Amino acid sequence: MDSTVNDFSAYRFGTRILDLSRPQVMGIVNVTPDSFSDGGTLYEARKLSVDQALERARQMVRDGATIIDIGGESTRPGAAVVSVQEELDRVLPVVERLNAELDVVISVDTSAPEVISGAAGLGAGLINDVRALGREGALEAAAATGLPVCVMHMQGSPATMQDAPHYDDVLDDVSYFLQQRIRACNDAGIASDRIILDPGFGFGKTVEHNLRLLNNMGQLHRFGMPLLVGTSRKSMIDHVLHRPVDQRLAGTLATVAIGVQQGGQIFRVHDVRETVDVVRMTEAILNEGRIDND
Ligand code: 9MG
Repeated sequence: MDSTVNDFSAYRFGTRILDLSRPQVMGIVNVTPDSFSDGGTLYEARKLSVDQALERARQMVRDGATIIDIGGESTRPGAAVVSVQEELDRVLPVVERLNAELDVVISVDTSAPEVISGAAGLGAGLINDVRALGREGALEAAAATGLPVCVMHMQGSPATMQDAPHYDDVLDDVSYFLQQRIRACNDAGIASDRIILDPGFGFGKTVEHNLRLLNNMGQLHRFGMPLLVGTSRKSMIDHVLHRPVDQRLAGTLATVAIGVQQGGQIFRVHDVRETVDVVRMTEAILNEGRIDND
């Protein structure tokens, strides 16, 4: 495999283009009643408010997000199973509205082929799948959209993944898994220049696994693809700092700074404004000030 980071300065997400030669911030908009840190906050009288989802996303864009990730299924351990129809009903109206009103890349966090196709038809620019397009029909559906995909590593399934995660070597094992998924994507017609990789922080990993992956994440650049980092408010921060989910901002920002140093391209976070500051500051340090911060 190629050992260099490719030129990502004009990375195409459907009709929109982003400069991934600099780190970009992806804001999380969970349209679920039960996500681990912000579940239910976009619901009024137990009904999803598309207006509130739009306002949340609009603020994130003002704060500097260039990608908004919309998810209709909670993947925290113990979360309720959601039917495909329920996921379609949650996600598609929000994708359509955001695409009409905001100039931002819309990412759809889903494993369901029906949601992949539906969201792409309404203007989504990225397919983000924590199951690495492993569900039946997902690879084919994603390939048919022509959009980039983010394939993430997970050991096990969301319901049981944190029971007893085990690796011979977490870096080698994650790397091997991603290599297999790249091959599967390529075989399905998804070219390598449309694949984004994600080590899957918190998905079937102990705190030691997560910290080792983050501290060595740059090794995954040997595939020559952008890297997405999703550490926001996750329990690895609680394990180190002993903080409840609403007090993990400082811990999250530390992971973002190290992620930038490791060459991560996309940072998936709840707290966009603070993350953008940390990203820009870390970039300035790494470049010793030779950076345009406009
Ligand atoms: C949906 N989702 C939750 N955590 C995530 C992570 O770490 N990476 C990606 N790509 N998606 C995630």
